[in-house]
Parts: sequence; C-alpha cells; structure tokens
Amino acid sequence: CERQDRRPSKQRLLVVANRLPVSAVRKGEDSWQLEMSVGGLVTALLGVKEFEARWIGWAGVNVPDEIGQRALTKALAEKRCIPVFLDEEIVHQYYNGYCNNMLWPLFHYLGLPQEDRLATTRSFQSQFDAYKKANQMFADVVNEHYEEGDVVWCHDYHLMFLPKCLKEYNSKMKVGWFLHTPFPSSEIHRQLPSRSELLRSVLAADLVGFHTYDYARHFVSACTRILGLEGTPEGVEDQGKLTRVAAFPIGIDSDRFIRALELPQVQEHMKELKGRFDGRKVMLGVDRLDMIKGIPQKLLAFEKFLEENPTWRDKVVLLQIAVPTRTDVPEYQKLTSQVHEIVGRINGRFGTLTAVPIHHLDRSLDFHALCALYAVTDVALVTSLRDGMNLVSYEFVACQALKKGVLILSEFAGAAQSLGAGAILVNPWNVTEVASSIGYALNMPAEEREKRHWHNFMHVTTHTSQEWAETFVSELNDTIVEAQLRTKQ
Ligand code: ADQ
Repeated sequence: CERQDRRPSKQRLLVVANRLPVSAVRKGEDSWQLEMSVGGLVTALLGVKEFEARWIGWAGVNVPDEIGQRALTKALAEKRCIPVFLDEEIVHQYYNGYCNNMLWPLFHYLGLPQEDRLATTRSFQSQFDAYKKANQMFADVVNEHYEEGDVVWCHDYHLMFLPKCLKEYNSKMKVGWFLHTPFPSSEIHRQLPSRSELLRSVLAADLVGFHTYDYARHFVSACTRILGLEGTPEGVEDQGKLTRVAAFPIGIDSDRFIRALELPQVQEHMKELKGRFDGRKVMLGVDRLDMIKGIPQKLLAFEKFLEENPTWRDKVVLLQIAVPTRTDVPEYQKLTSQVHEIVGRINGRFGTLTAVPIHHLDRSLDFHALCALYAVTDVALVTSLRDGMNLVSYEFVACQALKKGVLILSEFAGAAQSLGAGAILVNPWNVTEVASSIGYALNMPAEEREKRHWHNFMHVTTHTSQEWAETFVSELNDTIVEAQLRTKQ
C-alpha cells in the first residue's frame, strides 16, 4: 500500500488551445449542456492518455454574467476543462478578425484577406491589439492553475503570443508550442505587419513543433531572414538562448477506429450503406467546409470525370460530408453557396429520376456513422489546397483493412509526406489531373490497391496521436534538462 502511494504519478499537462474540446449550450441561468466538438485538434488530443491532462480554452460562447460563468466553470471541471471567458468584442477582433481573417488565410497561402484589403489593413492594429489581449487572458488562466513541474503545451496560430506572456509570468515554466497549420515560406510570413513580434513571442517557448520538416524549415528561415537570428540544426539561437524547433507529425488513435468497425451499430450502418449503393462504387469526401479544403475544386474534377466517362455515370457516387464552420463569416457563406450551386449543377446534368451522382451533406456525422462510411468507401478524395496534415486521410486508411480502397491525396496536405507512397498524389488546382486520377483509382487492380493500402496502414497504425503527444512532451522535458546543463557549464 505504501509502495503504491510512492508510485510516480502521471505528469500534469496543461493543454492550452483557443477552443475547448467541448461546445457549451446554455439551458438555463445556471445550467449548461456540453457537446464534443469536431475538428483535427480534438481528434488528435483525444489520444493524450499518458498524462494527467487539463484543457484550458474558450468554450465558444459569450457568458457575460457571473452566475453563468460559475455554473459553466463547474460543468467543465467534470471534463477536466478550464474556461477562458472572452467577451463578444474581443472574439470579433481576435478570433474572427486577426486569427481567421488574417493568419489562417496567410498561413494557407491564400494571401491577406480578399475582401476590402484597405479596410483590413486599417483595422489591423486594433485586431492585433485584441489578439495580444486575448493571449494575455489565456496566460492569466494558465498562470492561475499552473503548479510547479507542469508542462504547458500551447496550440496553434491563435496563441502565438502566449509563450512570451507565460515566460514573463514565470521563466521556469516548461512551455511548448505546436502549430497545426502549415507555416508558410518566409516570403509569405514577412507580409504580416506583426511578423517580428509574433516570431519573437513564439521563440520564448522552449520547444516549437510543426507537422513537417518543411514547415519547421520555413519557420527557422523566417527567424533568420526577418529577425536576423542564427538558425542551427537544433533550432534558433538568440543571445545564447536556444529555442528547439522540430517536426512532430501528428497521427490518430487508429485502434479506436479499428475497434469501432466491430461494433454492431457500425456493422448495421455499413450494411445499410452497402444496400443503398449496391452496384455503384463509393467515393468519399469528409471535410470542414473551409476554403483550404478545396471542395469546389474536388467537385469540378468529379464533374470532368463524369463528362469524359459516360459509362461510369450510373456506376459511381460521391458522398461529400461537409461540416459548416465559421458560418458568420461572409467568405464562408459564399463558399457554401458556391458548393451548393456546383452540386446542383452536376446532379442536374448527370442525375436520373432514381439516382444522383453526388450526395452532399452540410453537417457532421457521429463517430460510428463516419467509421461505417470510411469502411464502405472505394476511393477517398482529399483535395486540400493547403492543409497542415489532414487527419481524414489517416482515418480513412485505418478503416480500410478489408476493402483496401484508394486514397487520392493533395500534394499540398502535410499527409502527402507520410502517406505519399501509398496514395495517388494530385495537384488539386489541376482539375484534369484529378479527374484522370479518379479514373485510375476506380480501375486500379486489386494487387496494386493492396500494396498501396498496406504501406499507408502500417504508417497510420504506428504513428499515432498518442505517440505524437508523448514524443512532443518528452522532447520538451529533455530540452529543458539540456538547457539547465548548458547554463551550469
Ligand atoms: P482540421 O482542419 O479540422 O484540423 P483534419 O485534420 O482533417 O482537419 O481533421 C478533421 C477532423 O474532424 C477529423 O477527425 C474528422 O473526422 C472530423 N470531421 C471533419 N468533417 C467531419 C464531418 N462532416 N463529420 C464528422 N467529423 C468530421 C487542423 C488542421 C489540419 C491538421 C489538424 C490536426 O487544419 O491540417 O491535420 O488540425 O493537427
């Protein structure tokens, strides 16, 4: 019994991300309903089981009153979540403005905001001020809950200012920062008016991580070209302080998907889907409805394929599941209308009284329905214009042990570097190339499909989200020990 008490407890991990993994819906003055959110970060961090993890983030709602805040804090505590309360004005300027209108498009090579460039340039300073203020509010909450020895893991482009704020509170805090989007070429990053301040704030972290070696290299060259600092094989050095920079490719909890395929409710879904699409090959797209995912480009390629291959018209169906995101942003509303218009046109051109070539759903699917869909799919189409990694491609591979379907994957997704040998890589901007890849995938001999599938399956099942999180945190611990040794020398 005594021995059990002395057993080392799990290391405490404070995961700080803009959004908590749950969304809160108010049901009364002091009652809240919590729902799991959909997204890559949530999927990845579900795998963090080796640590005693707590999440710190915004719950996605404005809670101006104290009664509501107290009740929500209590409800979230049961899920090991700690809220940061942001008011509407801050959310508008920091989240909708600086994060989603400025950093998100820029980091995905879509340039500075398209709509009214001058107005955006004018509002830049107030948005950046709100960004810094919001990051400071996150830092305040982290500081309040921090205990000595904790590891603080900051996530994504929303929180680039956070490492600096945290180190100002406590220079001994172990701080890591990980970017889930691409980090663009330094030539793109240098367009940002706040380019230097952001880089310096990130460099306050002990360890900085990216999905791919290319993104890490872009970051280091932004630091050398814009800040004039020295890049070393380990990272970036500034006046004797080294910030480690490295690639940590994310993965999924592949066992969770593989196990789910055995569940009766998933088998039931699969049976229904097989019956519904009997005699037709199933193609699948699962994306958030975001411009980076290249959904219109995917649809145009499918249209071209149907145009050029009349014999396939009643033998193939494309199921496109698109979860709406950022629905209050005009550019996203425009994207939704554009997608609906293309789907309508294609179904009008190639549909019959009994069947349409595209089934498009504007909503998320529950986990079991998603697994069943992945499992019955013959060809998955991931055509992101840019994507930090893309976990949908991993999830599809994990569910394909029986079918050994084909993955068509954008060369601009980080996943192209890990699944490139098994997938058919395409340039999503080249509609002709994607259309002919669809034909190639649908006609691929079983032997080639099997070979490609096993290559990817091996990768997906050995490079999991759990391994990703453990590697990042142990690297962060090691980095700190090495830094302490260097100071002593
Ligand atoms: P996302 O842009 O959200 O993530 P992705 O990596 O593909 O993209 O993850 C999406 C997640 O949401 C997947 O787990 C998927 O199952 C789920 N999802 C998407 N559409 C869904 C739907 N209609 N119904 C149900 N579930 C759905 C960001 C970056 C990525 C990076 C991840 C993780 O943009 O490049 O891979 O973070 O770092």
